Amino acid sequence: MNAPFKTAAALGIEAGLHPAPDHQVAVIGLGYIGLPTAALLASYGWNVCGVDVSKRVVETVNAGGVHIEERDLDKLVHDAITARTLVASTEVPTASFYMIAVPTPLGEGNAPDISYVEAAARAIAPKILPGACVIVESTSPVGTTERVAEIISELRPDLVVPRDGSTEEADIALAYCPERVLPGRIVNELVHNDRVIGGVTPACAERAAVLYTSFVKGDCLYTTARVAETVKLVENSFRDVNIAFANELSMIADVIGVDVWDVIRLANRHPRVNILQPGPGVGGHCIAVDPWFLVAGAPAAARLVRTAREVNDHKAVHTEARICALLDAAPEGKIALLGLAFKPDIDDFRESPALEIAEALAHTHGNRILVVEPFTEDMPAALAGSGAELVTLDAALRTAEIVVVLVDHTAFKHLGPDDLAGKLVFDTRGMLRR
Ligand code: SAJ
Repeated sequence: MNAPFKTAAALGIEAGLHPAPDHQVAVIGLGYIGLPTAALLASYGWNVCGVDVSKRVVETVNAGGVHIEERDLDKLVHDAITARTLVASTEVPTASFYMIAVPTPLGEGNAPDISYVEAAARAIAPKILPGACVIVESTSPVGTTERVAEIISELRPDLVVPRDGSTEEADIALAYCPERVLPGRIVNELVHNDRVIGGVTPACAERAAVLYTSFVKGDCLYTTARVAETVKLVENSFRDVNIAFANELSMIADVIGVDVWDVIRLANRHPRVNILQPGPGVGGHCIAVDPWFLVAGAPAAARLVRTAREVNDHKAVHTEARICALLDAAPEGKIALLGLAFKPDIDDFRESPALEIAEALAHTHGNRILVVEPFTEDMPAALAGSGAELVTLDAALRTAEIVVVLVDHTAFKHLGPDDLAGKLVFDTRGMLRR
């Protein structure tokens, strides 16, 4: 089972293949991945039912709206709802393809929690008919697709469910196909990125490929479900380890008294060096989470991956301590915290180090804090009631003696020396240097 499966061409699958109109896709989970994928599939001619446990999300989507901010998504959803190729429901329908795109959070002790994937499998099981294909897209610990197989087979003893290594002809297909799109560019990357399609058996990969080759313009690469699960975790761990190196360098630079941005800029002029950018820590629901799934699968072996997570988490603590030193240096002054999102130009606050830092400071210095975040109209719940105020950039600059750049949103990039004259400035992103 370690040999790669055949390519799409070898399987006789043509890119751009359009499905029969009665082909239904059920996308379970209408979040950052599920909703764009559902709307995109609808725009490529599939009849799509997006399923979510939240009535509010279902109502918003059925009204042609979106509950998340993502470039090009509102028009895509609006058009699909108007064309009636997309509907949303709290109930799982009978469909030709089921795509599971629900969250897989971290539980106690950074252990992966796949209960939402398991719940989706339980909801699909009573509806699934022979010939259908179940695809897991949720980032998951290795072995999750096999767990989905187990659940469906327990609940549907009438069906032959595919098993790794089994040659028995199965009634349904089961595959793992990780999403690998960048928040802020999801709609574009869904179409243009290469996709890894991991079948529980080669026949399963072939079946799942029918869905992906209908809209993916990148290459579709075939492998086993277990390899595909590992590939996803490795991609995000690779980035986490590399950002950890940059963050560790920034802390080393603080100790030895050199400018980390100069060091990185000059080191990157070496033809084989490409250091990433330090920041206040690593956020988002992917890179700050997924490496733990790899650690959970091989705790003793995954030493570098675990350490990178620890370094990146520690960077937020280190940043908070540096900000506290500035607050002590100007004991009467207000502080402007620029940005709360987990990265520039998005409204996503999940696992955001900027928010974590602001929250910690709000507990100790609430009434000295001015928060500037163009991607929210309301103060996040974590800061509400702390005394911290959400203000415009202009208002913050008028009042604050200390300015900290936590997120390099485009809305802050025009700031120059005149705007910051006479203030204590801490730029965690190197934005003012660019
Ligand atoms: N960051 C730095 N320094 C850098 C680059 C990023 O501190 O040089 C920080 C960001 O500020 C942010 C965090 O890392 O807090 C993650 O941001 P990101 O842009 O690196 O990645 P995500 O989480 O938005 O998306 C990642 C992508 N994975 C990879 O690039 C390997 C995306 O392709 C995945 O689909 C996504 O995770 C996911 O859903 O898994």
